[in-house]
Amino acid sequence: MNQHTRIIGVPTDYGANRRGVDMGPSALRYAGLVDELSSAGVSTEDAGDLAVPHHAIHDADAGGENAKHINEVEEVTTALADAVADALSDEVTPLVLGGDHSIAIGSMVGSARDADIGVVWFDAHGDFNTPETSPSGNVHGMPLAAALGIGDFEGVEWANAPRLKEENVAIVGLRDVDENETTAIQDSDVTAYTMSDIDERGITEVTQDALDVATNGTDGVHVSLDLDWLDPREAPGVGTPVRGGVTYREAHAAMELVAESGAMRSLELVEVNPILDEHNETAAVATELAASGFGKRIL
Ligand code: 4U7
Ligand code: MN
Ligand code: MN
Ligand code: MN
Repeated sequence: MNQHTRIIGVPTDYGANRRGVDMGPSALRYAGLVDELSSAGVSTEDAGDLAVPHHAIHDADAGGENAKHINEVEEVTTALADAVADALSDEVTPLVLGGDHSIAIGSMVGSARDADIGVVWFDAHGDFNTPETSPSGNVHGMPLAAALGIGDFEGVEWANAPRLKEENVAIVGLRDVDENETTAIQDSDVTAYTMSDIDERGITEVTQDALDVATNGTDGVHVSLDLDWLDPREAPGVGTPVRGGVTYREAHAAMELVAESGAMRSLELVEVNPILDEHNETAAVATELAASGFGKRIL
């Protein structure tokens, strides 16, 4: 065993548009995450799940809010930031299990507490909305803007990742971005690679470029893996599927490059929704991709 990781489950769906993604951590564990990681030569400790506030009525369609359940999101991400920072100071790699993608705020804040970090964001979506631009009000569409302090998130201490710069953020796999979100990404110093870029240049070159962006002048990289990055045929168990995503093979190739870079400081697997999944296959794919990210090889 040459690597050590600490699993931190975050069973929340307060940031999402559909219920059920709070069961993601269980689904990922049942899919054999620990065995997969151990086959990659990674030893694992499981810190269990963070406490998530209970809401008798969770109304993802609650009207009138620009950022739904923002207080719950703040509570959960603040606890997660501490858990991630603690793992890093204990010299273990945090492996965060979502939960919806709003939790990435906590991962990035925690990972950037004592280091300059970059981020590679594998996703169909930009997650670059702010409460003022969001068409849905769902915070899982906002975590990058939140961590970077864009728009309404400027100066919001719990949400801003202290040592993360736009120029060290790369988004890979875009194919569904809202209009104002597109402008915000273009106006920022974030680097965005669309599915067309992957079509033209191939997953290897694009991922390598993304890693170069994220490692340039930083101490390490937070890797955020939204399972809707993959094509829904291969990862059906997600709340916001968009066809035309990367294949199973492309996803593995990308995660193998992540491992080769030696720069991964923290990893999160998000948006696995067991209610929408078929026989837990999306969770299984996620665990395999995590193992590749930690260096699993065939030979
Ligand atoms: B995910 C969306 F409007 N852009 O903001 C939004 F299309 O974490 C979707 O990437 C966000 O799954 C998807 O609600 C968030 C929508
Ligand atoms: Mn509420
Ligand atoms: Mn997404
Ligand atoms: Mn996302």
